Amino acid sequence: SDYAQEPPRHPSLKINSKQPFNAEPPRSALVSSYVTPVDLFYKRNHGPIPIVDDIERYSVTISGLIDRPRELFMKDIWKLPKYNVTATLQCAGNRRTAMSNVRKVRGVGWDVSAIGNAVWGGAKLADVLELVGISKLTSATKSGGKHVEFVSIDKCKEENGGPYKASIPLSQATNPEADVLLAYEMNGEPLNRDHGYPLRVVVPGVIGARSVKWLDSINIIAKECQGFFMQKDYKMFPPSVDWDNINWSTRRPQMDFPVQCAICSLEDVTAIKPGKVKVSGYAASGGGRGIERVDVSIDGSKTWVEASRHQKTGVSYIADDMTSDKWAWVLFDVAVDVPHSTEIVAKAVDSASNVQPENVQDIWNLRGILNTSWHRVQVRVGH
Ligand code: MTE
Ligand code: MO
Repeated sequence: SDYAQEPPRHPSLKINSKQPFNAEPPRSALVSSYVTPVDLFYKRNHGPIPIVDDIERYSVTISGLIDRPRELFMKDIWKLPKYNVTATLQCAGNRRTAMSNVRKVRGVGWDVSAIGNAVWGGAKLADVLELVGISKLTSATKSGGKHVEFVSIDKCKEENGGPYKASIPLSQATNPEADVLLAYEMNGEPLNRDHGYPLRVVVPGVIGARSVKWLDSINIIAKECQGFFMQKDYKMFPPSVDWDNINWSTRRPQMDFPVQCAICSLEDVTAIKPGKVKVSGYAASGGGRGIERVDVSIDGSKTWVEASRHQKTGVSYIADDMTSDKWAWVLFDVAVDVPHSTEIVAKAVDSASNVQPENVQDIWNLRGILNTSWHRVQVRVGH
């Protein structure tokens, strides 16, 4: 079958769907290191993993509403200045299972680990587009191109066997500060097959769905990509909309992700002895907004303590001049005294003072995306 040549995977991944392969690490793996190891990074696919075995012949075609269409080979991309960007990638479906528990939603179930933080190495898309005559900070080409579409080589059911695709605005693609990459490395190693070998897009601060893996071509187009995953998926609807009254065209494709956090040192229900408990987890926000604060409650939200936050930059493959990781998560932790069974809650505030919604019911949506409600776990204290 098409799935006969899937790559090997880490045995501790929790598999949410086998074909296509969708899996996430245990919660504890996310807080064991600031940079998520590649083998424990969540894997989100819509079809079989493509095989690219001739790297010399692999190329990306750039065409559409431009004067100088061009076919780029890996050697052309390797020649451009290389950037290492630490960025958190999060699937819009992260924490979907908890939303589905309120009222059934459609989509692959995920606990809190459809998210990871990696150091992506590659060329800036802004530099690549200069090779076809589009200068930096351009929002429209002379021939009316306003969006940059990324087309993959994989095959997805949702596209009737066609490739996965997505687009971002040209203004973002040509803005060097937006750090959009054509990445060929992840955590200092060549990308592996699961994560897009040999070349993928990384759009920092935006839901994972726009970071197209196994890139085949780039099209400069007038209107945003009309593919399934832009137009009929990954859109946010109010709780009143269901499958019998949905009108996809009334909503925009989701881009930036909202402020999010989750406790990763505890499961949904954990049995402990009375005494000190370490509450640790991740917090992240989209659009380059940092995390201002993480609050933790051990009495089900009556009172709060502030957790400490960490961003480790001492990893050897992170450039010395990089002082803060604006696209990357923070890890938080706080030690609390838990004398009896209780609910522990965490919520984060981002640098624009955005807060997370208190309850998942209030943000229920039929596709089960963007569950960013306060994260709650139960501890059962016994002696
Ligand atoms: N790119 C292709 N070609 N095919 C896909 O199925 N899935 C997208 C995105 N890029 C996908 C893709 C989604 S929904 C997410 S969340 C991220 O890839 C997941 O990236 P990862 O598997 O490297 O974690
Ligand atoms: Mo996703």
